[in-house]
Amino acid sequence: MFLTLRVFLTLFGVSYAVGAAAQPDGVRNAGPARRTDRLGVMTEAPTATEAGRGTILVLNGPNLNLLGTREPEKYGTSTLADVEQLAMAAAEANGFTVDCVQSNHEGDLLDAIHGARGTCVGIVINAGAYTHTSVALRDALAAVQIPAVEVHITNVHQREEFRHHSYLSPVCSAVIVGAGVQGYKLAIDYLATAV
Ligand code: CA2
Repeated sequence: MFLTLRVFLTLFGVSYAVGAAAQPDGVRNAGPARRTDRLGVMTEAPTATEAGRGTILVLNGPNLNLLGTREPEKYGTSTLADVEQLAMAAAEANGFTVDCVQSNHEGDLLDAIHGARGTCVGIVINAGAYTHTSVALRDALAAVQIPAVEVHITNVHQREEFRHHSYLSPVCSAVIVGAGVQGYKLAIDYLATAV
């Protein structure tokens, strides 16, 4: 019974988490490799990590692709790739895999949130400037009903007044600001206690 159930889950898990061709542009799956046969069925027993607690969507919004290349005094020297690596390590340490998405386009971010329905157990979102403008992102997060953590690298409350308001905070389980890129790790560690 257990074996049958595991194979069933694996079939579906592979189809969404590993199939690179099925991923939209900008989506990178980062997690432990799975040993599967040509039909995608796991051929060896999974380790504790591979058995997995599911996938966390790590979503970065506009201009965050520039991390580490400009304004280091504000945003630090870590690149987006470093952040995604950090998130992957934090996820893996907690038995999750991550899907990392960055986009400068609001619609792509909406699609990624919608796509998390049924495939992701948690969301870490730094929506960049859309945080302060987007009712659409708030509605999407509310609609999918997946625990989400809002992250900002900088302490937005020490910055301009227009950054003090977030449309997303009321629909997120937690908000982490001003912890630098470590905020992504803190968000994943929190989700590990909450999902
Ligand atoms: O502090 C954060 O993480 C922000 O979400 C960053 C956004 C800003 O609009 C939010 O108010 C707070 C801006 C992201 C811009 O990222 C850059 C990174 C390096 C160089 C230039 C921009």
